[in-house]
Amino acid sequence: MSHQLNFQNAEFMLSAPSIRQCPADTGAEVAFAGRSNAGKSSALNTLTRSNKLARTSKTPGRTQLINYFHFGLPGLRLVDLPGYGYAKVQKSMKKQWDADLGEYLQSRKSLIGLVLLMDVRHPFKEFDQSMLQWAVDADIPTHILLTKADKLKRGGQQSTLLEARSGLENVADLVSIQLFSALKKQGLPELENQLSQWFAAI
Ligand SMILES: Nc1nc2c(ncn2[C@@H]2O[C@H](COP(=O)(O)OP(=O)(O)OP(=O)(O)O)[C@@H](O)[C@H]2O)c(=O)[nH]1
Ligand SMILES: [Mg+2]
Repeated sequence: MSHQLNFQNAEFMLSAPSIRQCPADTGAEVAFAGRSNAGKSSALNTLTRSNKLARTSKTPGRTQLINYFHFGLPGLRLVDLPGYGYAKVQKSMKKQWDADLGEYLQSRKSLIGLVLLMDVRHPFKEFDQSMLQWAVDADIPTHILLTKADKLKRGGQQSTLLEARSGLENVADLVSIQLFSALKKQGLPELENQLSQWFAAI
């Protein structure tokens, strides 16, 4: 596909309360996943140059639906997945989400890539590692964003990045990582390059 992708034209498509109500598993999509409050909705808004496409919030656990956005050509989607690891969500509901996320990664054929977001100040928490492992096991290319990079000084950002990258050496063919800040629009070209590369390969 040689078409130049324009993420700025993304439009809200639909919200699915569970993976059983998600759109048909055709075309190609990239999902944004991460702990609650990691900055998924903010990153999507930065990518699409919108301040309201995906709802952001100071209250963790805000995005409780799977939100789909389309852009570019028909059949291309970006997906804002509900954050995981949010303690205050009812326990039974939380368990269901966590199970659903794993299933989504393992069974969704149109999922061509995963953007995994982790706060640069505390990356690779237990469930992040599970997500990454599921993605690698399912052979889904994964691009990690170390988010809220503006919260650290440059030296701290770089050392976190380098340490994380060296820990990913054995999965480097499938997993890449970068710093990102929605606030400072840091790392946007790198993210766009990765997404364009994935969608171009379909
Ligand atoms: N300093 C800083 N704050 C950010 C950045 N990105 C997001 N935030 C803040 O972090 C909080 C959570 O951001 P969201 O984008 O709503 O996070 P989310 O991952 O979508 O959260 P859930 O939908 O609850 O899972 C908000 O208060 C944002 O303003 C960033 O790059 N820098
Ligand atoms: Mg959100």
